[in-house]
Amino acid sequence: MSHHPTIPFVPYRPEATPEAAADAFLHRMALRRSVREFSDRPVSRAAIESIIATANTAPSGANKAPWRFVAVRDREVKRRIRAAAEDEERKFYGGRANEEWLRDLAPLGTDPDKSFLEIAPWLVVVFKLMRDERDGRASDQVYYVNESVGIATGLLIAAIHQAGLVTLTHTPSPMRFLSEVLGRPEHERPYLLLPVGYPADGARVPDIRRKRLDDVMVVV
Ligand code: IYR
Repeated sequence: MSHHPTIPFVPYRPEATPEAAADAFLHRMALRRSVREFSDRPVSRAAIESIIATANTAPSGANKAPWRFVAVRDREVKRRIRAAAEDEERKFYGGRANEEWLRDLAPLGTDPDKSFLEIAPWLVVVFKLMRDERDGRASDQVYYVNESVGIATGLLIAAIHQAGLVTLTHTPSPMRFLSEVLGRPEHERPYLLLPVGYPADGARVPDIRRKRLDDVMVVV
């Protein structure tokens, strides 16, 4: 018998039925696209704070919240991140990626140019924490870190979309340089880099399709 305190659960009750509510959310989320053409139109710090606070509602192993979101708006820091990312990407597109990988990427139209890293008003750099740092915890171990940070990043992306803003998941590889440029400690490991902002006027996206539900869902 556990003697840790509990509180009443406060349910979320949509006005609509589960079917209608889920369908409405689907239609909103289906409009989300990874966008690579950003406007330099400013986005307020308040918007970014709400978005990151939403990511921070994610479930995590033993509620350790093993994540750090570094929100970059400083021009010079963005410039340094772009320069380092493009150095890595030139190596990636120039030989590190095999033929098959490059063929898979061709429909996306990606290349080593990462101008969005300077144009977007914010870069959110997600780090995973390899040990807990919250005061008064039982231990500094962390659990299911990749799963936890992946879930939090999914909520981050949904919150960006809900705010009417756009993003893309950028994975410069290797990402070590992000720790150096942002001065993060050893127990924080770079996980993903997401530019956040408004789409450029007339922005275009690749003509690619999602898998059909039948291809991704099995009912037994
Ligand atoms: N990191 C590179 C390559 C890249 C890899 C995958 I997998 C993508 O889905 C998209 C890009 C880049 O950002 O261009």
